Amino acid sequence: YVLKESQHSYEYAFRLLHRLDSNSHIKILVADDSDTTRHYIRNILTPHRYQVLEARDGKETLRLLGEQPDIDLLVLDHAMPGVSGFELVKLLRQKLRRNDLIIIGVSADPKGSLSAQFIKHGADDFLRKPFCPEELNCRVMSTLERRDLLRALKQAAQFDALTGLNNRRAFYEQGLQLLQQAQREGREVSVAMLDLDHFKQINDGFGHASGDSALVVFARALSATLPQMLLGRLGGEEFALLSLDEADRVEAALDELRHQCAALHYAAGAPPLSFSAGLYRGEPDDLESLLHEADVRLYRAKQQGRARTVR
Ligand code: GH3
Ligand code: MG
Ligand code: MG
Ligand code: MG
Repeated sequence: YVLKESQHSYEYAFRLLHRLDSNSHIKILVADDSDTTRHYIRNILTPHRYQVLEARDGKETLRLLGEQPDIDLLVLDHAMPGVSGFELVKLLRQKLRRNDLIIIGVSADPKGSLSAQFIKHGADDFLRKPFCPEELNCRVMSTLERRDLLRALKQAAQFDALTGLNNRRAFYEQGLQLLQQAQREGREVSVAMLDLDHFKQINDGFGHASGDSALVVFARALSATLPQMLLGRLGGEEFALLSLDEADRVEAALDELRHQCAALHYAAGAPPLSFSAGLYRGEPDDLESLLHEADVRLYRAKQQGRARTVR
């Protein structure tokens, strides 16, 4: 089967085989008013192990997409009773972006202006009827590959690879949004900077890999103890949090985290993890200066002997 499909390219055969197992998790909705076309498309897609769903018109398409938000890809006919294909694209793209839902427009469009319309309104690709099975399969596969790359890129851009926490950029982006919310609601914000104590000694005494493990278990405890606060790894062994909660409440959560740190295991024979924190509560004017205030207090915590929070 793979040989038949990929007679023009070994590289294509490789990609096809590579995806085949994960395809059973991919849901494709075929929206077309013609029974014949829907069945034609279904018969092309099912040997690739995709889950195929069908809709007869725009209304049914919207209903199914609402009921099953995990639908990955929509093969969308243009000429259907009621809402037309690219009007539907326009509507769908108000809510669903390219990495939420892939849309491939389909039409028996002799001039080619429809394909342009589809793509302008946000479709990812277009197929002109009649099309051969291989063409549909190639386009489905390449749009899925592109979507996966887009998702991976988004993931890598937002999260720190070691700990899975927000990285500095994501922390700042979401931090600014939180500050705007606080401004609208006329509230102050709490901000804290956390830094692991004598972390260099862990690296030097137990190896860099143990240092990494320490960062991972610490980040996990941090997320578990302060789940509703905005957290991030700003760099090295330095973390930050931002919250609308009162400073007392944040300080209590940090005490709880400190308590848990004593029991975290990351390397045989290694000393318990401890951290210092600077905590500041103030007007939500400027994230940079809020973090600076927290950092000044963190420095004091270090000077006063570490393993404490200074407000
Ligand atoms: P202090 O209590 O004053 O904070 O002392 P410290 O040793 O924690 O502070 P210092 O800033 O001197 O050392 C931080 C160390 O963290 C230095 C750096 O090599 C290490 N580090 C930074 N990022 C990573 C990482 O991703 N993995 C590991 N294993 N170590 C890291
Ligand atoms: Mg039609
Ligand atoms: Mg440190
Ligand atoms: Mg440091």
